[in-house]
Amino acid sequence: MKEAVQSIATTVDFNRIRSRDFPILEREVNGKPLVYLDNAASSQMPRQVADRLDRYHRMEHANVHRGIHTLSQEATDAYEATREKVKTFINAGSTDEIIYTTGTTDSINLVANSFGRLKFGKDDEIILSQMEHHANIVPWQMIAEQTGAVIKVIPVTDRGDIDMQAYKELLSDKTKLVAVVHVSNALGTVNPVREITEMARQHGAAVLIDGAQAVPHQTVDVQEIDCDFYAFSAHKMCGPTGFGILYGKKEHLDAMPPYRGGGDMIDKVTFEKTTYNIAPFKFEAGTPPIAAGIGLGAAIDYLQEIGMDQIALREQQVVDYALSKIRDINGIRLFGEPEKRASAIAFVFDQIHAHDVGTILDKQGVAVRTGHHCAQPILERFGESATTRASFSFYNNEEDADRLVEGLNYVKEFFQTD
Ligand code: C6P
Repeated sequence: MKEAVQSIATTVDFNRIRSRDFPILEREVNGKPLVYLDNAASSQMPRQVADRLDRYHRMEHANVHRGIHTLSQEATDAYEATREKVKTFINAGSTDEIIYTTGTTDSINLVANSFGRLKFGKDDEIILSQMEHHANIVPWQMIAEQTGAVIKVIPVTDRGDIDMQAYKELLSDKTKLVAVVHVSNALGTVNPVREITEMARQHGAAVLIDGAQAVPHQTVDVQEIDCDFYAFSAHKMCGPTGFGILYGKKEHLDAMPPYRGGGDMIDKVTFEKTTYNIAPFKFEAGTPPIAAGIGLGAAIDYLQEIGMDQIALREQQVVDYALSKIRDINGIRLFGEPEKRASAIAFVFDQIHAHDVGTILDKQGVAVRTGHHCAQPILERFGESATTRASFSFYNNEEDADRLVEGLNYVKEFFQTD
């Protein structure tokens, strides 16, 4: 499979895209040309998206869903157009299934507080994997405490894959929800979410997929996965911060109660009784981050013009190249060698703390993330408290990987570990 992927050439000139659309990648940091390898935390924003935000702020700013005046209607149209773009981008059945949130964390909290409160009772089970981000752990712990539900954890193999046999054994008729990450931010593992969903279905359980690290790197088709909920953030896919998406199957959204109250989510308000708007609007209380929503639409246009399949191919090439170089460095251990990987490569030096590695790399102009990556349980599983993580996007190239490796060799020299 891997050879087959590598033998397909990309048809897009990614280096041209990089120099044309990402001026930030031309700048220097600490006197060195910037190498940005912290895309899993937040990706860079192309000129086209920044320009769209700028145009909105300068020429189109108004509140949405409220005004009869032209400016408000224009802002509403631009903001609502994103819903259609997201629907197409992830192949949802309808725009009614696309809820605007402030990010993946917010999306998962919405499901926990609305779906969880509606469906979970004492001793019902929620299955999570050991490689979840805190955003897909803590909301479930909070709701479990309130409802009496119990959390079960799927272990991860020594390579960094979900243990599918253990998962099978955890599933039962008590399982109400399975919530797993599509691509792990800490290991880079791409999980078999279609299969995970199908297995949950056999026990009548719903499935939430945390897609924060998947949507920026590959084509995602929620109908093909057949999950009930899918969550992701705009700022990891060339869009702005403060905006995200929750996809939910219409049958669930229609039954779920609102999670926050306020303006825009209502049908009629009296002091005696309030009735709610329909989904998705009943979940969107208050004035939203309008510019960010329009920005996500521009980011989707941008990514679609390049093509997500092209992006996936290019990233695979650069990640494979970087992996082969990092493997050659003595004294480095990869954190996770999963069957299928996307974007992120994490590693540990035997004798050097990750924060020292990150600090020295930064002095070389190389931006990586160090620490527990908000995924403490998986670090603990492997007996680590911190790793260094390089995470790639389509605008990274082999030279970036070389600069990372040079930086890592410099770290070794600095600490004289050979
Ligand atoms: N991971 C990272 O550096 P928000 O913050 O809501 O946009 O995304 C939360 C989140 C949820 N799930 C996964 C798999 C994630 O990777 C993240 C964000 C960043 O890895 C910041 S901690």
